[in-house]
Formats: sequence, C-alpha cells, structure tokens
Amino acid sequence: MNGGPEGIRCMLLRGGTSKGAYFLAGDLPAEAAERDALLLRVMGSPDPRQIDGLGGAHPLTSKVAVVSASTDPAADVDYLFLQVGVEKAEVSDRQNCGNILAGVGPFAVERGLVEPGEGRTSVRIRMVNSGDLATATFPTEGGRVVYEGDAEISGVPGTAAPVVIEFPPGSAPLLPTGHARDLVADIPVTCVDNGMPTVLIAADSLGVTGYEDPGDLEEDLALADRLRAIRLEAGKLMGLGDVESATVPKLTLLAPPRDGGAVTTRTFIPVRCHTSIGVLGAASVAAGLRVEGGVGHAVALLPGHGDRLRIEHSTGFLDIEAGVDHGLGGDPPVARRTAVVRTARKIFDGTVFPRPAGAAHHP
Ligand code: NQM
Repeated sequence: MNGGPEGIRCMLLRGGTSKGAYFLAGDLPAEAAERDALLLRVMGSPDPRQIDGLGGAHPLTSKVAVVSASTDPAADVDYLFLQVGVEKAEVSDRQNCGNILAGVGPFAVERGLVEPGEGRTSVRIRMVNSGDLATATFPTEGGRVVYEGDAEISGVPGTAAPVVIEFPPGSAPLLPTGHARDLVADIPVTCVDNGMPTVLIAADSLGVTGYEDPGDLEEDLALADRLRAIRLEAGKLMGLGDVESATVPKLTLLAPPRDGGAVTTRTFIPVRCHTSIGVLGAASVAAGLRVEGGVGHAVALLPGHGDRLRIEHSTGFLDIEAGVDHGLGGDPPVARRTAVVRTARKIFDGTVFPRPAGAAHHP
C-alpha cells in the first residue's frame, strides 16, 4: 500500500473525455497527506511530461478516482475525485469531475462493489468532494461490464457503450453570489454552480471571438492576465476564498453558436484551456444560460422547449439536459435536474509501481 516493490492495484479508465487512475480506497493510505504524496509518485508529478508515471502531461489526463462502498443509504459507492497537478506537486480535492465519474460505475462492478444486473446496471454514487449524488446506468451482461457500443461523444474517437448519468439538484446555490450578473474586474459575468463553480463571460467582452483554438487562447498572455484577475475576484465573491492555487472556479467564454447548438464555449480549467468541456462544467453552463438577466442569456440561442441543449466546444459538442426553475416572488432560480450521456472504457487493470519516494526531481 505504501508503493513499495509490491506496487498498488490500479485500473486505468477513460471516463468521458478524460483519463484517470482508479483505486479502491482500501488500496491507498487512509491518511490524506500520505495518499497524496503517493499519488504524485504514481502519476509522475511534478514534471511537465509526467514521464516517470501514469499521467498524460495535461490536467485532463492527470486525474484520480478513489472508490469505496458507501455508508450512505442513498448511495452504493463513494467516489472521491483528486486532481493531480502536472507541473506542480499538488493534489486537490476541491472539485468534482463528471467525466471521471463516468468510469466509477463500471469500476465498482469490476471490483465487486456492486452486483451487475442482466442487461444494465445502475450505480448510485455519492460524490465525496461535494456530498452530491449521481446515478450512472450502463450495459452489463453475463456478470460483466459491456464497454462496446454505438454511443459517440465529441473528443473521443470511435464509439462505445453509453453511460447515462443523472444528477438530482445539488446542494450548492445555483447563483453563489446571489446575483444573475456581477461586474468582476470590470467585466460583466454570471457566476453559477450546477455541480462545478463556473464564471460565464461573453467572449467579446474580453476582445476575443470565442471561436479560437484552445492553444491560441492559452498563448494570449494579456487574456491570461485578465482571466486570472477575474478568477481571483470571482472566487471570493462565490465564497471560495483565495483561489490562487485552486482548480475552481472554471471560466467559460461564451459566443453565439455556429453549428446548430445553443452556444459556443471555450473553458479555462482554470489556466489551461479545455479541448472540449467538463461534464459538470457543461451542467453549470447549461443552467447558467437559462438564468434570466445572466450574461449567457443574451449570447445563447436557447431551444424553445425541453431541457436538452447542445453546448459547442473546440472539438464538437456536448448534449446535456439541464432544467432550471425560476423562483417565484423574488426567490432565486434553482436547478431541477441534469442528465448527460458519456462513455467509458477500461484501458488496463493491474499493478502500478510508483516512482520511489525521495527521487530527485530535475525540472
Ligand atoms: O466538469 C475538467 C473534465 C473536467 C471536469 C475540468 C469535468 C466536469 O473534462 O465535470 O469533467 O474542468 O477540470 O474531465
């Protein structure tokens, strides 16, 4: 368990458009600091290439899920998400991840935490980071998870079996600042939290179109400075405290849709620009677009009926159902429910051998 010569049992799965190392909680140290130090060695951090570990040199491929049987009667399993820094020796539990969530149900069946059904299995998951619940439903047959299927998600080549994820309303207020719109670092924004604290910003208010490639946006240092100022100020307004080294809030630039969707997005997570969009990030964007008076309301083309809408991003789109009830008599709007289709795939199952403790780090 301490990462000695016997290694640690680990499964690598693609969850949605992310990839992560999945562990049973009992296979890792119980103490958080010891666990995190071990996970840095497992992933090969800190190192921009993560050459000596499992990490893929990007925040979207430097992720960990820690899963255990739940003691909560409303859940089958507990899922703790940990974002492992790439260049920095940091492990953060301050956000959920809805993409890695897509692999949690299959992993729970693979490890015998949940008995598979015939045809399909639903796993009730408590997301330890926020205390919120989600239910993931996916095909199972003959006691095994079925990964092959015909569901296609943007950002992943080929097709795979669908993992349908449903979220009841979360515990956080939808509008953490209490307003549909705030002026932050002189820019109008909407701060929203439908599972992921997110700041919505009209791209043109920052002098960009919102259709640029993520790599080009990352190279715009003046933009990075302005986003940083917005993030630090918005973090305080959203009750997140000092977010200098936190992975939240995310910042999503909005522009009118170009491919039949409701809106085009470029999302900073929060420094690198996402190549698509996170699941809970998309849930927050979708709910935020529906907030009357919010910055998204003016940019988006919202469908006339139903909860489903299409969020465009740099590698395609993400369809999501997000219902918002508008408060009566001055009550704030609240999220009703959110549902999304993802896919997941087991890549390997085995034993990981972490870099030895105390190995010199030469950046
Ligand atoms: O928003 C990236 C991802 C995510 C998180 C991030 C996610 C979510 O794409 O639920 O999935 O925003 O850091 O994996």
